[in-house]
Amino acid sequence: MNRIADWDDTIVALATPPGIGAIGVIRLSGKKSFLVANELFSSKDLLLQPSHTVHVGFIKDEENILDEVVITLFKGPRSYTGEDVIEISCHGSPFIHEQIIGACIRKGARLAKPGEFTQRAFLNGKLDLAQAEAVADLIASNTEASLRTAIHTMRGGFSEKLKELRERLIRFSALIELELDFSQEDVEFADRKQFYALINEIQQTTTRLINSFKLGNVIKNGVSVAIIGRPNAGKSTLLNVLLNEDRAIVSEIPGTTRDTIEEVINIDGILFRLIDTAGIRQHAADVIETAGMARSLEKMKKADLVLYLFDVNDNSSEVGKIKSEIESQDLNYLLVGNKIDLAGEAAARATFAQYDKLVFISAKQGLHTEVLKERMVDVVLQGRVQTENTVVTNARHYHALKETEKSLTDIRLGLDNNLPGDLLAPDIRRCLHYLGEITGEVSNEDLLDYIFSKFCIGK
Ligand SMILES: Nc1nc2c(ncn2[C@@H]2O[C@H](COP(=O)(O)OP(=O)(O)OP(=O)(O)O)[C@@H](O)[C@H]2O)c(=O)[nH]1
Ligand SMILES: [Mg+2]
Repeated sequence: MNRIADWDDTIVALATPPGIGAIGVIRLSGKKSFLVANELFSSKDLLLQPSHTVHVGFIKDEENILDEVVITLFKGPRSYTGEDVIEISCHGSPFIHEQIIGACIRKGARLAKPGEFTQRAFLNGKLDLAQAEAVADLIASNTEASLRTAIHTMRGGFSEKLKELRERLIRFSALIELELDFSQEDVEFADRKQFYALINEIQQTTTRLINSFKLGNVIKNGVSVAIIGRPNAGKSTLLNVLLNEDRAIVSEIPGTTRDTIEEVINIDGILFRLIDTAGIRQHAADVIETAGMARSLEKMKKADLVLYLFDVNDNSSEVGKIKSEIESQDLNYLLVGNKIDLAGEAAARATFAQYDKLVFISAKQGLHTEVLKERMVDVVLQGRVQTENTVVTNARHYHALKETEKSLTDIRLGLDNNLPGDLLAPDIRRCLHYLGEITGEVSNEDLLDYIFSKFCIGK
């Protein structure tokens, strides 16, 4: 869309976290950034310096020296926002930050709103909307996997592909709209076969992206893992060994864990939220245990992954029953045979040979817990996606993709029924609209304000 924005105002904000630090960076963007900075910088005339250079000197407010700083110059359009940008690296004291920002405002800048720098970058065509939103995800990412997906989206990710498909659809749409002008004459400018092929191609892409959303969400928000099983199976011991700390109480008394305990671990860059639950058995000893068991089942139903832990030395018939129960609820699961230190691994393997999603461990001795971790990651990735691949993590994109898919189904239906162009046109417009919403080629101001208000100030 490349609307070159023509704002008169120059914005300023602290780009680093507020508080004390070694340095703080204050950022200015807009037509007057160089003028504003130059009036405060006493050491040399910044207006005479080339772009992409760095200058050391003093910031003065009238006659008061505020700080010794390093100033980096970026002349538009070669800058983050596409406008003239100045970055002032000063000392990391909130008092200094306040003084310098105050001085910039007195010289004509105004305080930036949250996300306003990125919003300008978007409006100046430096980033599309999906990329701009990924900047926020990147800042918020707390695991390697979420970081990688955010970087991938920020660098262009799926936007390029969607833009290209949308452009091809626009061409078809133009031809079909043209048919409307000749509706008396029964002509077809748009080749229906080629059009069908394009619709298929768009649908393949949207379906893949929609399917990636579940994984995307998992990467962004973590995978919830419910550890369930009979009392004394060793659930709390497993939680502790995975966390590498004595978090939950372990004892030989069945029914030790009464309520759920949640802790977070990072395995191979994916965040897992482990939930240790109260053991489940036929007859609970008291009301509290009964309540705890009900909660365990609740957690199990909501979990992204269920670890069913059992003692390999116990009666083996129960495992099959539980497995069918979990499968009937369509849950992701792994069976975990614990306490192989007592039975011996070979004996345990022989007893439970018929199960495939099964890992044998000794929680107490930390035996094979690495294997279990690997299997947990495998279940999440299910071999289908690597995190570098395109993954949708944003609910707004997901919604727009779903709507795109609906419109594609309608277009296809229209084509199957040989509908004339004037009846296809509204569905095509709808499809173009939702595809464009993702990359921001179609946008309205409320949406933009909403998206950018989720950013932190200074970004
Ligand atoms: N030999 C052996 N003992 C284990 C192992 N894992 C756990 N235990 C023991 O089994 C007993 C029960 O362990 P917990 O971790 O408290 O079991 P739980 O499943 O949390 O039990 P509840 O909270 O009562 O449902 C404790 O005495 C543990 O030391 C193991 O791998 N080998
Ligand atoms: Mg326990």
